[in-house]
Amino acid sequence: MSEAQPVRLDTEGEIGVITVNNPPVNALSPGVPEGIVAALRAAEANPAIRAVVLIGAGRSFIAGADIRQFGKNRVRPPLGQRVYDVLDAGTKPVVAAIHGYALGGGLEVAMACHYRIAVPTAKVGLPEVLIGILPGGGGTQRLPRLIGPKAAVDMIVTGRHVPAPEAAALGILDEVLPEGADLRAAAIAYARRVAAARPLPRVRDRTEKLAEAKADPALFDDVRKSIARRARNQKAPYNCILAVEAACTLPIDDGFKREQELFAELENSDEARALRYAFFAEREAAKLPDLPPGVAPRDVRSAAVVGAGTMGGGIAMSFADCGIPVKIMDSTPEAAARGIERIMANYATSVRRGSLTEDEMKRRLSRIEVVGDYADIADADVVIEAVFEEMDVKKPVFRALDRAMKPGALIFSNTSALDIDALAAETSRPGDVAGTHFFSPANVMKLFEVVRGAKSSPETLASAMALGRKIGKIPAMAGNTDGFVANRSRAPFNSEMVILLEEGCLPEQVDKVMVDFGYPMGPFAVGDLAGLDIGAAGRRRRAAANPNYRKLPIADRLVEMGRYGQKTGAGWYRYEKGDRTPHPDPEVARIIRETAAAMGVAQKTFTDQEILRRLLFSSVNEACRILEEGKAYRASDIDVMWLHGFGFPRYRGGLMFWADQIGARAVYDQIAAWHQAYGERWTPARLLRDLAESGTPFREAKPAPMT
Ligand code: 3H9
Repeated sequence: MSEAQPVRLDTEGEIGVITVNNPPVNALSPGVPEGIVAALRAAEANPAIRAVVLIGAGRSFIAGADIRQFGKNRVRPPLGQRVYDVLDAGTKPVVAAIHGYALGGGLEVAMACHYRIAVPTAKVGLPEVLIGILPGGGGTQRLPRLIGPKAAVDMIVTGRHVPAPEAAALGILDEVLPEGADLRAAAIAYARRVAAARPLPRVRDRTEKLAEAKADPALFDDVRKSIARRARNQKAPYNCILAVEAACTLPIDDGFKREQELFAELENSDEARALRYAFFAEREAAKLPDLPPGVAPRDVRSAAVVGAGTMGGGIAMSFADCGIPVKIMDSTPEAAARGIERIMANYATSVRRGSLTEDEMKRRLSRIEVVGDYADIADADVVIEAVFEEMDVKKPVFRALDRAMKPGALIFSNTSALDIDALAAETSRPGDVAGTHFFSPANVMKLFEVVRGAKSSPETLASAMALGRKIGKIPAMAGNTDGFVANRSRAPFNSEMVILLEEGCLPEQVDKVMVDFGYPMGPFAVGDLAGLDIGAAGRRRRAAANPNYRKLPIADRLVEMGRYGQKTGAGWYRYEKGDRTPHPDPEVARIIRETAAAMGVAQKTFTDQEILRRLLFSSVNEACRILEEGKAYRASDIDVMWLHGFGFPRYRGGLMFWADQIGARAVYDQIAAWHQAYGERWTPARLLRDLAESGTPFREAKPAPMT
């Protein structure tokens, strides 16, 4: 075979080595499965070959089916002629040699091989559920035979990546090589050792582990119960369970057929389309289309955080969690001490909950050092300013950082709304300055909104994006505009939810609609968690800057009464001492009624759809303004921000993907009608009107060049 083909068969003495070479991740794109089948047949037909190694070139074994092919008219070989079937029918042992990732169809191929060995850093998994489908290459039938239905259903329903040592303990891998071993050489040696082994150990022939399901008849119902909350509105997790259940009750070939039926129900579902879209949107968001080619990010090996408050502490944890040493400083030793105590308490909670080991906590804590002076952080490759969200507090910090930091240090501000250019102007090196907006809690939330200053250098922006990925976040770029992209697009939603109360809704009614839609919590409950005083401060700032700012008297009233949310035991809801459960509060209903009456607003009843659309359409309209002003690169970046900053249900794709399901025309018509009814705040964005008139989907909107 020629070098250009994605699959090659070489011989090493009596061993055939099949190499899959389809960069970047060896997905099973058209030509790859066919290539593996052809190579297996060639090896089978060659009497000089006694055993075969299947290995991936580049950074991975095989990361699964090519996701871009789903939902298209894929050419699929019938059952019996697929690569897995050819492996099952083979007469020579095949050893899967795994490094990087063996995911989805990749692990399914490996499980159809007779032996599986891996380097210790490899990861395996069946993550299909995360893109709204199920393992359709026999994975739901073979994995329970390999590791038992309980462990299999857990892996398939969570889609988690399992590290090689754990995979070996579970029974997925036959051997994990020592660190630094040469995988290809080891696999060839392994193949030589097993060349004569007969009968061939085929996973399909194993049934002993399936007995576990008979011993525990409630197994699958228990799993269904345990996922009920997080899997609501979704089908894929339930079909995954049904498929594993079938593995325990049907002969394997019937199980394969059942798997196909359950797969077919999912491939073109709304949920699968939305999840595929989200997968690619996240990867697209990392790309900066207007950067000159070849800009290399600066290497970040050490970090510093100024400001040891809740945000600063969470940011420091984000660095420590992924192995980057970080220094944290505050203006007084007391503030720094409080900060480190909060960090320790956070880690201790994770240890108590079992999500972190004591040793790992110690390792992470050892990476965090409290310091008291700018001179102590001068050497850091990146510094993140996370002091109080006031220009007058942040500016002196920027002047001090400019004096202290080594040349080439990246200087980032964790601001959620302030003008990044004004901060950069305090330094002699505005090219090194950008915004990096973390979301609260910063060590948990994945969104990393990078804010581009007018003078931020391409290298600085590329470095900020790379840093986001390095610390396990999902970066997306925003232009410098009040609230940047995430909070600016969300702001009208935040107003609209309170305006709905003026017109006759109750917080619990709005929250229920949004939870039913798929949010983990309703927006009023979230407000109580974050603290209503925070929103009030933002409103005061905006009202001062804009005389036409729409006031929210009900929200202001609660804050005046000291109802700040959970921390004061009362906000939109009331809370029992020591309990975070929100209880509807007649006092709030009374305040709403009185305020609405004083404002002279007519009361009415709302359908769930009206509530949902009032909230989300207001944000879609603002998102269109953001795009027309060139403050975001793409509509899908806004979706990424909503998924990872605000808990928008992933299986609905994101704000703009969701709006596309309704259509720009219908969204525009509704907004235009509300403009008539409610006035200025519903003025349709120009871009929205253009999309409606031209029949263009939101995701194809062409924003102005980023400024
Ligand atoms: C499946 O297997 C179904 C089966 O049951 C069979 C049914 C019949 N397809 O993430 P990265 C691209 S379903 C197409 O930045 P990393 C990705 O878009 C599949 N493209 O790298 C990106 O492109 P670009 C089950 C893919 O190192 C580039 O590769 N498997 C695929 O951070 C680099 O990706 C999965 O769900 C793909 N399968 O992470 C695994 N995978 O450079 C999905 C990647 O143009 N993949 N690309 O932006 C992943 O989770 C991660 O990519 C991985 C590497 C962990 C592998």
